[in-house]
Amino acid sequence: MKGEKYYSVRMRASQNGSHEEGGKHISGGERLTTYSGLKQAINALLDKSLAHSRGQPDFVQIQFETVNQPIKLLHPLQVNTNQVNSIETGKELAVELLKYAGVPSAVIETAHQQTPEYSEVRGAVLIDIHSGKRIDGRKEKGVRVSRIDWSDTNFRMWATKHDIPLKSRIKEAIALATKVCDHPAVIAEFCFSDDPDYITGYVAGKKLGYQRVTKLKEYGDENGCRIFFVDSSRNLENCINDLEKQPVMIHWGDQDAN
Ligand code: PML
Ligand code: MG
Repeated sequence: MKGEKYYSVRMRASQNGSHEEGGKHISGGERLTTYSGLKQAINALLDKSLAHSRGQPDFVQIQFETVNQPIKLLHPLQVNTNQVNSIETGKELAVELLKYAGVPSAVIETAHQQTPEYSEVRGAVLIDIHSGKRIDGRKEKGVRVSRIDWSDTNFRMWATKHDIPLKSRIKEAIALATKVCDHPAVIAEFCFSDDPDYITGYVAGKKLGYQRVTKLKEYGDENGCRIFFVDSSRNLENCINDLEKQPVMIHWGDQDAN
């Protein structure tokens, strides 16, 4: 990786106009690649944008730019899958996991009440664990975690060893959660998909790892959310900038214990 120039490739797709024009968000995606991998990365993101359960896009933007900062290598969070039989049990478990990660009950309750509002936000919302207030100031755009990737080959090796389904959705979610939870100001992440055909979500934290919860909503529901619970007593100044701009590559060595 040393000495090679890397590019950040980003895709966003919407329906009934661009996001700025009020179009419906369909999908987004991130890649980090060398020049020789650009075409493949762009094609993969184009395929992702064109075949999506949220609908057909009529606006797609794919852009790439040079990354000048050194790329940070991170080991993927440890993953555990929690099978639940109902949404109620899934939500109860998510609350327990968030508490274990260090989010106070009252803040979880406030966030839960605000979830319908947060599901209108395209990126993630940042919530302060002291006040329970949203503090990113990004309105409907939210915070988009960018400049992140995990090579398919390395993911496949890791997933096979850990008995995790070989799905790019899971790869991308673990990569994102690993980057987010590595930040000193982040206490936990809670996420479930806005895709109507995907009902598994997760809670992630530094010690907690990536805890999948198999039922957090009904099939057909297009509401999702991504919340980062952050500690505002830490230096938050650079937090959003780091989440958006610090390049991170996930890498697992097969000699690693987990
Ligand atoms: C998404 O659809 O982008 C979020 C998926 C979160 C859950 C992925 C998983 O099954 O672990
Ligand atoms: Mg989605």
